[in-house]
Amino acid sequence: MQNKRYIKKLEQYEGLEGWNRMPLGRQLEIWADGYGDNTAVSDENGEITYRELNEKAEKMAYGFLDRGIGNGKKVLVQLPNRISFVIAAFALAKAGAVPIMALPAHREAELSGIMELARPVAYITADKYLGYDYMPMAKMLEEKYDFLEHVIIDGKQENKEELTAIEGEKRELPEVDGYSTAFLLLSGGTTGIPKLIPRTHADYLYNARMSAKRCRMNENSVYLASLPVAHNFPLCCPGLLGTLDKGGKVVLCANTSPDEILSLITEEKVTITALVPAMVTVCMEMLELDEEYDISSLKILQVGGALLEDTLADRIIAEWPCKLMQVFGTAEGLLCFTGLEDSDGIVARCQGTPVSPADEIRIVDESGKEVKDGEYGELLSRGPYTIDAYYMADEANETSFTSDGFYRTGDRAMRTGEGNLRMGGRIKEQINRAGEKILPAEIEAYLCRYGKIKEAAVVGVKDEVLGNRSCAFILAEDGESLELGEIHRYLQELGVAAYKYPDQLEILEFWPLTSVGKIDKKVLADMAVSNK
Ligand code: OOB
Repeated sequence: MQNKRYIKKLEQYEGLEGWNRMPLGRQLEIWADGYGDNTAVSDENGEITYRELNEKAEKMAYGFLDRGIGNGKKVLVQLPNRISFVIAAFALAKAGAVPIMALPAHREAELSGIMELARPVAYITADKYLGYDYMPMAKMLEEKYDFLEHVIIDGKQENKEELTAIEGEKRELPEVDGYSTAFLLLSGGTTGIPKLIPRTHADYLYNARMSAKRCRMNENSVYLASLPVAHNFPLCCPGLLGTLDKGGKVVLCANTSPDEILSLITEEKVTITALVPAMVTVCMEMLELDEEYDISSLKILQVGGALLEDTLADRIIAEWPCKLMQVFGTAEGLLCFTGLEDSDGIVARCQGTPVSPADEIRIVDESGKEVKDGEYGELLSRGPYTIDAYYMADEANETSFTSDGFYRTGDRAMRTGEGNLRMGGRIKEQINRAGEKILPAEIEAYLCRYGKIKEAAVVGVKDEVLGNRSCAFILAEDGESLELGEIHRYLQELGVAAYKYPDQLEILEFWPLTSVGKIDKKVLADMAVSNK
């Protein structure tokens, strides 16, 4: 699964240090040969060496192939941070299948959109996680989509195949091209009609390797996956794959909660982890309350996914015993890190430079003209690991990419005098709530379908804890009253992920309008702040 045009693009980058037309399944064998008895991954139930990981993934790959799951077939994977996730991901890679990386928080609305777009033949999920029972959702998907041939459960369920029991007879594994699609990642702005990001084996490995290099990872590195590992940040920046590339150990945080994160840093002597800003704040509160935690093993704290406020950056630098590394990243590709040698002043105020010397950055005004250093514009990027089209999304591709293949991030950025990027919020409307992305249009559509609501507009406003919170403004049907809890229950029934529920509700009699008669969202945002 990859077209000739894209292969031509990738061929341009051959010769770059760290670039290799290598499939992930074969790469794991190479890692197993090099680091065999090192611990590769640990979770709350145990650990696994590089050799064991390779062997288990291989056996599982035979099992997938026996079931016809190979050769570019898509598989929707929705698993928590567990060793079985890592084995399954590599097994699918070895079988030549393409995992679609859903997050545990996604629900029917998101998964149905993915199903209809990518038509996966299998769905791999947990039975339960964080109090949520995935089985009714699995049943619903199975009934609704007849192309879905396999529902495979990480856990024991009657009449369902168990993930860890999947294996098959040894056989020759298929040849997988390093320039074919390895994963379909979900775009940050996932809506009812999700955008899927096809990342190839070669570009993803390169992404991992360049990240690991910037973080100076080695066999002694202990990486804690504090965020859900299906997300690009903990998966590959350097995350799981970057750590494995250097022979280090990946510790998976099962519940991605602050107390678990701090306990694991203490117990496992973690050297590097990645957090979104909102999580840093709660971790810092816990550190103040409890003196039992010892985070002195940490060398690098990566913070990214959403804008890090200057004041919080200053506090991290003053209070954490390690180097802060700001990370600006996108699942579409472009990845920027501040450097380990950068001064505190730079690290506190900038989001760094791209991880590859072949990354091209443009910052442009509304007419597409490049702005001067020190001026804000929209950040565009092109490079070895940045896509130039979403998966099967002609309309979005028209607007999200320039004709010469640059990705329009939708983010405001400027280049500082010393050549770093400094981000300045979203140009598009996407709400970044604690690192999770919400598109107002999607929530507005749900709200407008509710009987008591006439019209709805959703805006994001700054929030001390979440970075941004979402506020829903509504015009109610005559005589109707409404409360936030009711809206949450309604969205829950629709199967919308909980992070997309509005944090605030305001009921209006009429809309504030701009001079051309559009709803003035700027005024709404100001009202959301002053009414809180
Ligand atoms: C990461 O990836 P996505 O795809 O979930 O979200 C990307 C968007 C960016 O376009 C930007 O709006 C925002 O998230 N973002 C930041 C940021 N890092 C990401 N905004 C301001 N400052 C930052 N440092 O979020 C992601 C992927 C790989 C590594 C890290 C984060």
